[in-house]
Amino acid sequence: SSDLRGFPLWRAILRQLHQTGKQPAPTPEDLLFPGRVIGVATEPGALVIRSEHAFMRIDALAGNLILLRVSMDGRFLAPFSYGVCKDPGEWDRPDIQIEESQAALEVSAGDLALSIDRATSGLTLRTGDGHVLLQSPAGVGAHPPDGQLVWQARLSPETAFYGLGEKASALNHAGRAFELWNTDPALYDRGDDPIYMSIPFLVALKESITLGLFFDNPYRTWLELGTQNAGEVSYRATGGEFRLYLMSGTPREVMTAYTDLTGRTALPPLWALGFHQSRWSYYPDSRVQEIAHEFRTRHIPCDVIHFDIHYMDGYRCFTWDKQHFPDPISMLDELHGMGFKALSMIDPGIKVDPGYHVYDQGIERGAFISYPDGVPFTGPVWPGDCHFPDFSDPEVREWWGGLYRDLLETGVDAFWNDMNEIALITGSPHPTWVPDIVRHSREGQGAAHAEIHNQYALLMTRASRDGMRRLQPDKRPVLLTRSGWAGIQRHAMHWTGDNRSTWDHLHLSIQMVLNLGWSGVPITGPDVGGFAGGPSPELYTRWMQVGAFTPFLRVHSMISSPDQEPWAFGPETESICRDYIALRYRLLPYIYTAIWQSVRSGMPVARAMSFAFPEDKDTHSLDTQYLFGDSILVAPILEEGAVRREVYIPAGCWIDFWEDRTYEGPIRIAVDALLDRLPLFIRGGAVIPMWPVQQYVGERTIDTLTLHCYPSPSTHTSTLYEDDGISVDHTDESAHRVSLFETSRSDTSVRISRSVAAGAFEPGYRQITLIIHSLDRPPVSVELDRGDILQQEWDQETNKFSLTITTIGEFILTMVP
Ligand code: MIG
Repeated sequence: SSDLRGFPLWRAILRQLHQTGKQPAPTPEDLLFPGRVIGVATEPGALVIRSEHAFMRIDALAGNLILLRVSMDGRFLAPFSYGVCKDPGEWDRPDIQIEESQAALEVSAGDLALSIDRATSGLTLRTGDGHVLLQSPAGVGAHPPDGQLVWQARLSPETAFYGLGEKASALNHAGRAFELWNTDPALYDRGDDPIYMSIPFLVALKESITLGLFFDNPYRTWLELGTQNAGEVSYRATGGEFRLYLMSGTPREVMTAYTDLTGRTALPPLWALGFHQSRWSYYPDSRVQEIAHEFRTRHIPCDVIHFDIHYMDGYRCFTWDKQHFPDPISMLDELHGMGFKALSMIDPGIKVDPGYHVYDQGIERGAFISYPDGVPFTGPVWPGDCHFPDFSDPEVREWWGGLYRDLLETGVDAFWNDMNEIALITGSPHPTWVPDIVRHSREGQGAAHAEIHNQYALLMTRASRDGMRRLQPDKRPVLLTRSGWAGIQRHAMHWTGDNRSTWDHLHLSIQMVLNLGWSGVPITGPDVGGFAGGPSPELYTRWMQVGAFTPFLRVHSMISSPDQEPWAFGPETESICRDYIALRYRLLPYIYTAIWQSVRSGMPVARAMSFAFPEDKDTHSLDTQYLFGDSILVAPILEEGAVRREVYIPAGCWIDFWEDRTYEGPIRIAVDALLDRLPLFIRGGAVIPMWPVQQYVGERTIDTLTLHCYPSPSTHTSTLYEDDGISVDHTDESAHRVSLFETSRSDTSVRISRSVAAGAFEPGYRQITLIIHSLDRPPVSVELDRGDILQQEWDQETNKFSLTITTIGEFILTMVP
């Protein structure tokens, strides 16, 4: 009833409460560890252990996935989690073996075995064949006075660590400490932690064994990874249940297990993989049209123009500024007519403003997060004082989703959820400042902000996405988010927030995108050119080259920063950027396939070298080069003035994309790269599909598919996923097609064969151009098992043989012996 918000004392109390949210590490004497094992019980697929001070429950969910839960008071509530979309009860559990000896109990299922020491409840995790993965001599500890949880485990000192979400530091986390607490750093620098998106999923890699550790606990968490002793992990959370999913296998198997648990990305429409141009903010409407026309007259492909907060009326979400955008319907019609899509910002902060429909409805419904006395929490954001919807309430999610109706009907195609850490503009160095005592619904069960904080953006994007799907069931939703938690990949694509226009940030953007891939977030990318400041033409050019080879490609920049469109840096920059954006558009069938692989199995799209070559220790800390999809190795220039760099060519045969020169890895090479050159290497045996350049996706019917073939002596298979790029029913048999291209070569012949692995979709193209690279001799004969040859040509100078055919099945090329 009484509104205490104005009271300085109340503020002081809140500040203090916020500080306690940080909770100093408990003193060791106050910690309680499980101690001696007293009793053991088995359930189908599970083992329950009673120790002196704790209860443990071990569930084998799959042959390479074990769930360990620890409870001090013996209560194991239904394991509710916003991150997990497959409950322990839904798994088809493997048979488990339980071995009891004098000293220990061991549960094993397939590839993993967890043993519990009878004297201490200490834990040892092994592979099925006995190789020790981790040891935790004291087991999981608790701090009864305040509910903190602690756990320490020893892994091999050689272990490389990845994951944990968005981390602004080197890819391999070994030797570093991290906090998981979503925060708007208001521009970040290398080393700042935490920043926007925390994900409690850690990957530990030791040569051929990858171990995934998913701490399914949203509370504020700290992790130290080998800061004292190499390979030692120390975990501390301010509350919650200790619920740890352990999974093992190859990197791919671990990502599959993690995304079986937390879900996968839905296939975006193809246009979302095109080029996005943004700035804070394009207005008025005439400026938007001007930008759109520049792209088309300059022939720089572009699919999406972003509307940052200035399109709103006084920063009120779901409104238009009628002064600068008097006729949004016509403006969006015109953009659509030119082949553009419009993507608009929606923040969680709702202006406290009686008469504003979202505010009024929110108050009426009791939709905003509130103090325990029922007074809505107020915090300052762009429009001034704001309230924040409680997205942990199903009715609020439903209401929020419906709010998108007007903008969608006006013609907005996609959305962008920002500031959802929750970020407040308080002027303090820590703008994220919702006190822990603020209440949330948590599906009607009630929870403090401390529990919901890290999941707020996950829930906001869930509400936004569900609304978009309900309102436009025939469209694939496109949503972008800044913050998130485990499972965010189900709801939204991501960008890496407010970076800076510096060379180090160019490098950092690669480190972050690769690490996000290891964290289960496959579609992400940086603000190309940097958000704060202005890049030099050289930096902008190098960044665009990298951007063309990141899953999400967008130029964005901060209010009052210099223009950052591709033509803003003079003709040389413009022409190089045009070429790289065009190369991305040519590669769309390849990129779409990589995205589809992620949709299927949780694989990253931009893959760390360590992901692709885990058994090669030299890749474990490599974060200046990476794989984009299955077959393209990207090795960008990351230093000012540099025109040459070292590239680590991993095992196997790799072909320089520009020169067609072949390398046998592992080998370190130096390559030249003048400003217009991004070093790229193609995996031997690969078939790279390409389309003609379009100015936007769907500009015209694709009439020719070009297959760049790099046959190598060992047989290799490449994948191509195709559908119409837009329909929601793409999983239907007739709506998609997966083709496999198998290649091999001998001294005298090249063989390429296509088989259809799934689906019956018929793409619109009438012909296929095969370009066979690096033939050292001219071919003497061509054999096709179907279709006709329309044209063929041997290029003596480049050693390429190209031929255009009507369809492809089995194809054999014979050369002069
Ligand atoms: O406090 O909407 O990261 O991309 O341009 C800044 C204005 C709020 C932060 C986002 C940035 C966006 C900006 N927003």
